[in-house]
Amino acid sequence: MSLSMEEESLLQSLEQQRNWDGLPMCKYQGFWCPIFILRPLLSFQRNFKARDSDIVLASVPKSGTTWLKALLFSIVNRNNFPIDQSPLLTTNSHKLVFSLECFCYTKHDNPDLENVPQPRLFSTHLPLQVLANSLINSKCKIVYICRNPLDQFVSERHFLLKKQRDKPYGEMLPLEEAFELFCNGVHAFGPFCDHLLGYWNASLENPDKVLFLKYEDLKRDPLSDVKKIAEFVGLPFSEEEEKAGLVGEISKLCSFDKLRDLEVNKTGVHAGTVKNKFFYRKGDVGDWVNHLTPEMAERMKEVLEAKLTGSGLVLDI
Ligand code: PAP
Repeated sequence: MSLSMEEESLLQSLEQQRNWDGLPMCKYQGFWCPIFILRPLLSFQRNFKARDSDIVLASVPKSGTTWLKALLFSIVNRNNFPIDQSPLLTTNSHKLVFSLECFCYTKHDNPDLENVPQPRLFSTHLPLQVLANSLINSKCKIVYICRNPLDQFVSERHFLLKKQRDKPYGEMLPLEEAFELFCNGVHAFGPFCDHLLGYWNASLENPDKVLFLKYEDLKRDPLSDVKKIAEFVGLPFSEEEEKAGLVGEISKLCSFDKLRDLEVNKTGVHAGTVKNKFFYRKGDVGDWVNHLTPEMAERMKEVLEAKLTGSGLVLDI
């Protein structure tokens, strides 16, 4: 959908930049908003009506969204489908948990979300400060996942390079230039430090509202995080479920190897253009060492020190 005159004049008043792959972005309410989601974002802010039972996954892109969608869907629907009949076996998790700004509000200003199965699960890459007021003011839950920004940067770069081959927006910047922009917060949905801090502070102020997870913890001890998520969304595992090994079964179903090897994720396509297999690359912690120099890691450490010191948020890079 094209922008209305009012939205067009708003866009003209905003600072604009291109992402590392040439994608046009504008600085809206403090973050780098890909211009193609400006209209969906404005519609979401205006029209979204949260329910107290809603659950929203939030993340910077490439922080573990696909994984967390699979886990949350499985946790919430564990009484609707036995593990061996899970919709995840035939459907990519992005089609089971819809993105608010990249799907729900892209075709309609005020889509009918009444029929989304309860509790409604949504995802977003938007920073906290631009979420619809209704979502903030309701009792709905937000589960946030963050990742070592060096791994996240490497993951995003690989994703954009693959996407670029199919549908180029423009010139892909060389690695060093893209990294410098990233460190300066210039990337889609960035600055990442502000993104992290927005949700981190909210999780400290209101731990019943925002659960803050780390990709690395989820990798190290998925069972413990699966239980934590279930408790947070008000659906704790019963003793019988735990004894029956359901927590482990859900973790296994949603593991990288299991999901990557499914036919749907090897051959399917997301949102008409992006191959599902692009969402499953390596799924490792610390892969950045194979792509970035120690100097780049040092630069990132300085950025994190400058931005995160005093917040209590520690990212182990
Ligand atoms: P999105 O924001 O575009 O949805 P997202 O799912 O957050 O992407 O990130 C993709 C990363 O998660 C990829 O990381 P990599 O490039 O470093 O490999 C992908 O491999 C990883 N990933 C996807 N599914 C899983 C999973 N089940 N377990 C662990 N990592 C996963």
